[in-house]
Amino acid sequence: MRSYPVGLEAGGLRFAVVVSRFNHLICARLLEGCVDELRYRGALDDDIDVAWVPGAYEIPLAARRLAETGRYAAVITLGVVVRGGTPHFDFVCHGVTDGVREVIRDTGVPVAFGVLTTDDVDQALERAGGRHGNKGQEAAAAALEMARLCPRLATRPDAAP
Ligand code: INI
Repeated sequence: MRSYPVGLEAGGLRFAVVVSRFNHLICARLLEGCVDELRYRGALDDDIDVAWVPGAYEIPLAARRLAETGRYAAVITLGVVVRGGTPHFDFVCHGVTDGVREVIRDTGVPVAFGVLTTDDVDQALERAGGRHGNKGQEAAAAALEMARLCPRLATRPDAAP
């Protein structure tokens, strides 16, 4: 059996982060977790480009434009959609999830999904540096792992020594 190695070294890779301004305070915490993780893994500040968008619904278009440039090893998407009393929540959630999936499918660039979809603000805070961790940090780690794995998949992994 051969396995591809898991790589989490960010040195030499460039990343784009698309982050929503809607629910700004929580999104800023997701961004902080994301950037901290990239730096911890060796990314240079100059290799992290951040694009703010108005709301989660706008995330896919910005992610697509960035992915299409070919400049980035991965794109990381961050946002917070909180359930309200209307079907708007479902439309925004479907828009962002379907849209991000289509960007991955159409470009082949890894796009990490760090968009929280929660019943209330407290659930979101718990996942943005609270007792359930920071999903921005997790999205950064996932993006990094996929950025390292995808090029390796062109060839078989090395045989175990
Ligand atoms: N955008 C969010 O990112 N989160 C939300 O919770 C949200 N709610 O609840 O409405 C939201 N709406 C705005 C939407 O993403 C678009 O920016 C807007 O519809 C304009 O296209």
